[in-house]
Amino acid sequence: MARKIIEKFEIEYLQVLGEDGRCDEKLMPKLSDEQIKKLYETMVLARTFDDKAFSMQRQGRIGTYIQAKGQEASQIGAIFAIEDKDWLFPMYRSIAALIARKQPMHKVLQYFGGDIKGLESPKEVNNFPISIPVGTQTLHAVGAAWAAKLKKDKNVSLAFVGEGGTSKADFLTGMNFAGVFQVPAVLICENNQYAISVPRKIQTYAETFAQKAIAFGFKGIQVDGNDVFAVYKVVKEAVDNARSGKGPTFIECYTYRLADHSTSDDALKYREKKEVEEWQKKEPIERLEKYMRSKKLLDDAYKEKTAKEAKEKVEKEVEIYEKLPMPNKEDTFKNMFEEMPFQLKEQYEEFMKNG
Ligand SMILES: Cc1ncc(C[n+]2csc(CCOP(=O)(O)OP(=O)(O)O)c2C)c(N)n1
Repeated sequence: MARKIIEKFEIEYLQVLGEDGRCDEKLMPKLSDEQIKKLYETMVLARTFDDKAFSMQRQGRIGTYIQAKGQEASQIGAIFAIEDKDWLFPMYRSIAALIARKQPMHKVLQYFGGDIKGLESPKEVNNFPISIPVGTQTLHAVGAAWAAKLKKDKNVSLAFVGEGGTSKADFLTGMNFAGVFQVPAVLICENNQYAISVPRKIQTYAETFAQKAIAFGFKGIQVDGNDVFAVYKVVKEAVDNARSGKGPTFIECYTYRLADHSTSDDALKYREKKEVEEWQKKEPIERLEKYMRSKKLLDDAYKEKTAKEAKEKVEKEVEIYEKLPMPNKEDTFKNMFEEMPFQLKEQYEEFMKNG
């Protein structure tokens, strides 16, 4: 009996694109040359934005910023597998995902510049505001997926959570609910090897994060998170299953946080430079470039053009951001409740009197 259960819940690992840029053609998902170029261009755009936002934080032009550097394949590969009407539940590090999801870059800067309005979703997509509390987005995603199931609207919820987040009760509650109610949700764990300074090996005694799905009775799968084709393939299958009523999937993207935890951190206090350099070699954008070069989808001219266009796009968005009005201090009081409770009302009145 025990053996049967283990067979049923075997944890697969998928890699399509090797570290040397060579691809296993048998496993390659259906993607046109144009789609592959779009994936590449979006990854370059997200990286360019990330570098710019980091330097803007250092110059005091935005507040604390959280880099997605190194996790572009996990985030953008996943976003390419959902449709606009689906729901995205991002966390603070899901910046590459948001850019791929049409969230204007000036809005992202507006948020990290201290204005909550930056989290407003463009009308044509369903982007939930990012979650700063670790793990709570899992509950939101599963709740929205349940609503979609009850309303029969066929929308899928996709959420990102860190491997540290999988130790939270919110995550476990969400997973249980997803399994019990068989909701159309795809939960992605970006295992970037660190939860701030906590390394993966002391985050869990389990061999993988993917296997956490076993306890909740649904599929868990581990994928090379620096391989955009593998991520796309696995998420697409999970999304198709969710949409056709086959329930949730939990996906562990095995990746690495190339940057510090945030702009307030210095990761070299708890990890070796050598380790970062080793992971740099497995980096998702260069890996895709190698593949594209071998397939004649990329040459030096195209690479330079892509980089130049990304820089221009980012600079334009920075200009828009820097012309936006300062956040309205009153919104701090007004944004939380439809109607202010009496204590908040008192504080608000005091604020309005004294500033
Ligand atoms: C509920 C809650 N507790 C603590 C924190 C402080 N905190 C911010 S990020 C973080 C680590 C999260 O790591 P992980 O889930 O692996 O995601 P990563 O930052 O690596 O993407 C913690 C503990 C928080 N934001 N929310």
